[in-house]
Amino acid sequence: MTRTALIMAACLAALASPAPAQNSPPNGTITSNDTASVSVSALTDSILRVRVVKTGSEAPEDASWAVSSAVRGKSVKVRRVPGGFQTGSLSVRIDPATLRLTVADLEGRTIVDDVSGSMSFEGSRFTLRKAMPTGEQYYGLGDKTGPFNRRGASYVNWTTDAWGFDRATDPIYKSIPFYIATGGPGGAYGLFLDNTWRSAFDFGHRDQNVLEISADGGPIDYYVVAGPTVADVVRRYTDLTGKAPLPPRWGLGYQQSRYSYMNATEVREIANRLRADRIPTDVIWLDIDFQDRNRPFSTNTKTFPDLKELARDVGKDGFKLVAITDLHIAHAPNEGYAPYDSGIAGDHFLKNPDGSLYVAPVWPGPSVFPDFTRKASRDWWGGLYKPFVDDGIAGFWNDMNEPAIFETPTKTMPLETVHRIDDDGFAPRTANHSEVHNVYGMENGRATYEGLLKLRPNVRPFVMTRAMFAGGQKFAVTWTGDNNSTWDHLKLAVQQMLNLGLSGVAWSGADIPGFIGGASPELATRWYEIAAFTPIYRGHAANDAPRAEPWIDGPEHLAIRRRYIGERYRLMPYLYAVAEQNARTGDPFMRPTFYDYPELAKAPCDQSMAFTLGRDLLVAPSPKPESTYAYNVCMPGPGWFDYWSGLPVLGERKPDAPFEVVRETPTLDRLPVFVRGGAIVPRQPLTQTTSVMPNGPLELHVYPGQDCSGQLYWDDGVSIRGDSLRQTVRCTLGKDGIMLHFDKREGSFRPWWKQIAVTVHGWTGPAKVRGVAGVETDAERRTVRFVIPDQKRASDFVLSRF
Ligand code: NBV
Repeated sequence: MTRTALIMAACLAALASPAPAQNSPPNGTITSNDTASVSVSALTDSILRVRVVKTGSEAPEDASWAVSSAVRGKSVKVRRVPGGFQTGSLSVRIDPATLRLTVADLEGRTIVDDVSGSMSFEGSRFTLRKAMPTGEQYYGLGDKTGPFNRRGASYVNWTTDAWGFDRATDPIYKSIPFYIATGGPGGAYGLFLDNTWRSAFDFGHRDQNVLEISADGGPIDYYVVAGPTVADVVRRYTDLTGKAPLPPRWGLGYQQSRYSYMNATEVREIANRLRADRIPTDVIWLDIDFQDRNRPFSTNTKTFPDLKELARDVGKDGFKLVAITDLHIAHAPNEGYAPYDSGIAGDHFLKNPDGSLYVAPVWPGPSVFPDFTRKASRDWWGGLYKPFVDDGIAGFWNDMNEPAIFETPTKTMPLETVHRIDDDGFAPRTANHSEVHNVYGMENGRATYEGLLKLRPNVRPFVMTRAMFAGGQKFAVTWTGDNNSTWDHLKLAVQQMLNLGLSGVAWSGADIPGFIGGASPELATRWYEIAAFTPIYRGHAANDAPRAEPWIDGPEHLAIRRRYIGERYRLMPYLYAVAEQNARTGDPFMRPTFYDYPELAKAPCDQSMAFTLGRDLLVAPSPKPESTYAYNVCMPGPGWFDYWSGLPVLGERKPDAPFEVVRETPTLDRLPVFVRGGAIVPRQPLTQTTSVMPNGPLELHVYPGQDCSGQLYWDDGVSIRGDSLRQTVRCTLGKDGIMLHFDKREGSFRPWWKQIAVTVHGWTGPAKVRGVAGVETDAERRTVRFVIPDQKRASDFVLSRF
């Protein structure tokens, strides 16, 4: 603990006294009255931590599954003002009589305020109440269902196996007690309740002006993350809970899955068909049926006689294999089942209150469950991957980790089940499942991630998890679970992924074309189109659903799907740079339109399905994806381009409106995608997998406009420590042409391209580039194209009409 944190803790304990009092540690304030003691401390100028202790209660330990001790230990010195303090950007007031906490910006605009009766206690339960200014909107809480903007809805955080969920189902798989409010007077802010117990967020459902945050137990320990923009909040929230490490580049490729490919022959057939049909693909998934009697870490040697050979053979064709490894270990004493035997020997499984082993049914039948809250057990779990890693399995899938239990109405384990927490700055102690439930899945993902890192220290782990708590992005990517093949689910999937991105989890996907039921060919095709622009691009379907591979609806649908999958591969240099940006900054790659363009928040279009991919691409499916009616797309200002034709968009614009409106009439083979004027988008020639070298130059598409720039980022795609390259390319518009400027490249990685093919869009008339031969213009497409050698140094190219 840092010195400041120590002072804070001491003051908190001392101040559980009834008379109103205020105490002033260097980084905040502690205020108490006969109800509670409230400590507000500034971690940074824009992040406040609030801890409340009921009068007469003991202060809880300073520990967290989500926020590391290094981050919790941060502090800035604050300036004392009457009734509170100021940081470099926030003004904090707390009323000693009522404990009402008000956070404002330095101009006095309220960011977040308590309402009267701001907190109440009932046994171990507590409720906090915040004001909901008119017009403020709420996002986040991970992949929760309901309306995209959560105003008017209420939610419970309790990770739950939610097979066949719909828009009204709550809770589902993840518990991320973090929301972002935007549209209030002081700008956007985020609030993260660092409490793992069952909690609830009510966004004006019970009382339309009151946001209620409650939990069944555990500490009142929350963070206010100030903006003023939504992007500021997301970046700061990921400063708090951690950035997602960059996964291997193949994770951005198309992935083919099914519950299950039943034998090695079928896996080979799928691989062959994908290549024969020229459907670019990087990964084939092995679901539970590859195992012996559904036992994790086993293989059915009758149906998969040689996993290593299979991985090697499909690997020659550019495929990786990802295998499922559920957390329920078969309860199989004296059967020579190594995960059970070694788990028992190391005492790694959860216990009943009487000390006996907790055994409950899941896929393998009676099962036992690792205690992922113990470091020793996580280490043991991580070691179980060794044989698979040795066989060349590239990535792993942690399903059922809510944890799901069969034959019980609660769908999970009894709340009295005993965990033995032993790590992470927590005092070693037992804890019951009520406290651990919501972090259990995340710690499962963590054990897998850390285990893989130990086994292959310089290879980026690829782990996919279903359950997660706040901060889970540090260990695994995710998907939205067992969705349905319906149009509403396609819409829900987009909104779930957007809200996940705002909750720190940029790497998500939804099963294409829905896990349960059969999709109509039109729905499946549309799903393939939209998902091509989402982070994880995986086809997956249930064992009783009709086949759902891209080819099953015939050549016309396949042709469209292939084109969109191919487009994703062509966009790989752009996607990869956006992914790397996420690892550095926390910016999601799939973003609500208001993320980069707050002016769109008030635009008169239904933007519930629109999103940007990075800052520069606007993907605009119909807000009613099942409908053939025309709809409006709102674009931030003039100067945008149609991604497919490369032509400037001519939208309608009211005088002074900060946006432009374009009308789209849906056709099945077109997903409207637009490019920001001012974007420079890198693309590459089509490949069938990310592991082969594209044949031809890197393509740079320049869409002239304001703030004209693009990013190149490249590396070997798998190593954690290794060379990379990073380069900014800019353009400036002059009267008679355009100057293209390459900044000096950082890093020494040698990329696959030797040349760069530049295409400038929106060009009319003749064109000349000083020092470059073979400049081609295309009057119809309004482009100029020229090829130059790769540019490592700072360089300029002047494109002019004369
Ligand atoms: O492992 C089988 C499935 C899996 O395909 C799906 O993606 C998971 O969400 N799993 C759930 C368990 C059975 C679901 C009926």
